[in-house]
Amino acid sequence: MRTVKLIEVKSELGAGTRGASLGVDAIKIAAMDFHSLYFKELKSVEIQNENKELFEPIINHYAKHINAIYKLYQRVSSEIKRTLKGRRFPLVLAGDHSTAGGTIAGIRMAYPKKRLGVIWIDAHADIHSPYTTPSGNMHGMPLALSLGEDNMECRINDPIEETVMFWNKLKNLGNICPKIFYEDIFYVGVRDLEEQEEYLINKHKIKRLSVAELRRRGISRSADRILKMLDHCDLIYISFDVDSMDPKVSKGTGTPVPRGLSNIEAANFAARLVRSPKVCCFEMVEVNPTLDKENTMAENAFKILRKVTNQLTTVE
Ligand SMILES: [Mn+2]
Repeated sequence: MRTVKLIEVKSELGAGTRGASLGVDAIKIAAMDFHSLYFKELKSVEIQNENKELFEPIINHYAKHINAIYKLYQRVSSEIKRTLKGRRFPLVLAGDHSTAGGTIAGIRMAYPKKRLGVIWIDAHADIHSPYTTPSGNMHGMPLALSLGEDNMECRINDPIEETVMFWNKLKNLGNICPKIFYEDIFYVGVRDLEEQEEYLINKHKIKRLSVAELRRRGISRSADRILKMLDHCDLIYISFDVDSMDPKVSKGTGTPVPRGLSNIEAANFAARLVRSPKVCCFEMVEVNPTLDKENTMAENAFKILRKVTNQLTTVE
């Protein structure tokens, strides 16, 4: 049994579509509508955000708002470190997926000598750098940043000096770089890739499981197999982007992609994964209620969250 602490990060600086910072509150509304005491019973802390930066002109075109994201990463990583050191399980509810880089930094800062496995459940690979990004949105960069990867072989952009300075600071946050290794990443449900990302996946033979393979092998068996393939890691972090799910689940996310997981599959899969005592942190991101009809995505996200939390707090 683990003591869960919720870490709320209502930031959307890394997203290209506005509204993801409302995702955490939308999930709370869903809990209220279900008459759940979830947010009353669990201890939580909110990280101060920098969304006011969204009103400022964009200077760093190939890593939008990277200056403010750097500030946010410092706060997120120190809270994650503090939570883990206090023997609590950080369950991160964040706006856009860029936050995950700060979470990974915090885990490594808490355990500088341990090897961290990452299970990335997402429609996207999020492995761009300012040198390769077509959009400049930093929610597409947390894995490259954690790997210390610039991917110069696929360079298409020429970022300004300030961008490069902040990018290097982010990579070196906590004075640990790289924070993770290619052989310790496992992609699940990734199905919308740019060629620069495909290059890295093929070059480093990143492990991955498609939605179809997951279904064919079965949810529980797939989860167990993934955990076994990351058995050489000391700790495991799970990053759950709701766009890993099918747009039929809900359109309430910034970058939906067809042929994703069902909400039931996602819930069963995530809950099975967190049974492993190596799992030290779970993050859920990219719920955007402004794109939704009613509050469907947040309701589905809350059901997944509740199942994962029940599993974590169950005595085994
Ligand atoms: Mn993502």
